[in-house]
This record gives sequence, C-alpha cells and structure tokens, in this order.
Amino acid sequence: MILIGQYDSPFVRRVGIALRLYGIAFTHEPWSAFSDADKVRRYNPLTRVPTLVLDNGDSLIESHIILDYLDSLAPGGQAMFPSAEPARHQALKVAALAMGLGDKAVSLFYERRLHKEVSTVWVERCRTQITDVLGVLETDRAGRDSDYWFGDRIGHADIGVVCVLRFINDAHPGLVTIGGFPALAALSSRLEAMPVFQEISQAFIPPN
Ligand SMILES: N[C@@H](CCC(=O)N[C@@H](CS)C(=O)NCC(=O)O)C(=O)O
Repeated sequence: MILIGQYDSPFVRRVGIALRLYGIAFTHEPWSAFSDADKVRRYNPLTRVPTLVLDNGDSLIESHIILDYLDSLAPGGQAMFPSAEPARHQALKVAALAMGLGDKAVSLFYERRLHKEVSTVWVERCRTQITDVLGVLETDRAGRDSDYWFGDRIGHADIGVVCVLRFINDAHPGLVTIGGFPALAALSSRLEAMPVFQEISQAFIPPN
C-alpha cells in the first residue's frame, strides 16, 4: 500500500498511525496536496490527502473510509473502532467530532492564508466551533477513567483527537489554551510520547 500525504495533516497522520499499529506494511509518499498536486491528482481526482493506494491499484480517499477499510483487515477483535454498542457509536461520534475539528482548523487556515480579504464572520465561526467542540470532548474524556477513551486499548477516537490537537497547536499557535482542557491535554501528552506518535509525525509546513 502507498499512503499519500504529509504527516502534518491530522487526517494523514491518523491513517499512518493506524497502519503502523496494525502492522500493515506501506510506503509513505509525503506529497503536498498543493505543491505536489499533479502527483496527488493521478491517484485522487479531488487532489486531497490522505489517499491510500491499495496493492491492486485502487485508491481510497477520506480518512474515515480508509480506517474502515483497515479495520476490515484487522484480526478479530483488534479493530480500533469498537464493535460492540454503545461504545461503537460513542467512538464514532468522538472521532467525527475530532475530524470535524480538523476540518474547521484547516478551513480557518485556508481562510487566513489563501484569501486576500479574510472574512471575520468565517474566522469567528470557525473559532467558536473549535472551542465548543473541544469543550464537549473535554467533558466526555474527563468523565472516563480508562487509560484510553474506550478501555485499555488505544482506538481511532484517541488517535484522532490527539492528531487534531497537535494540528491546531501547530497551525494556529495561541488559538487554544490547551491547559483549559486538562483531560485532553493529559491524553495528548501521554500519546505523543509513544514511539508510534513520534515516528508518524512532522512539523507543520504551510501550503504554498
Ligand atoms: N475529510 C477529509 C479531509 C482531508 C483534508 O482536508 N485534507 C487536506 C490536507 S490537511 C487537503 O487535502 N486539502 C486540499 C484540498 O482540500 O483541496 C479526510 O478525512 O480525509
């Protein structure tokens, strides 16, 4: 398999970390959706990352869809979205909120970087959405005493939240005071210290 995209993207990073944790061999092509657009487009007409090229030549897009596919390859009981309810829908919700945060943080970045005239309405909307979602995730995580969000095994919900926190911090320094979200901060610093998070990691490179 080939994973296309840079690890400064929370969407690409969550897929890279999942591939490693599943022990699935892959080649990493750290192409930018902007400066390497022509190369990315060959595999994904949307010119977005992550794109996962399978061994049969098919390409998968959208990080959630890619993780769904990877979960289908995991040995029984090892998939990183829980299979039993209610944990399953709760984990899907946490992961969706985390990736929604990623979407808003990316959108806020593009607004400031790519638009000549920045819309204060859009900027304020993104900021409010980011802060509100972090508050909801903090309350949820603080109400759980397990090592990971859904028990004693790491899951896609943990990975997604930690990847997106790193992205917000790197792309929008000062936007969020992580100390205001202590349960998220604790999860993030513990997971970022894990070898897989250190390996599948990259400093933020703004698109040009
Ligand atoms: N919902 C997508 C979001 C992916 C995404 O926003 N990727 C960004 C990089 S962080 C991208 O490719 N941006 C270029 C574009 O959207 O045109 C996913 O989960 O994979």
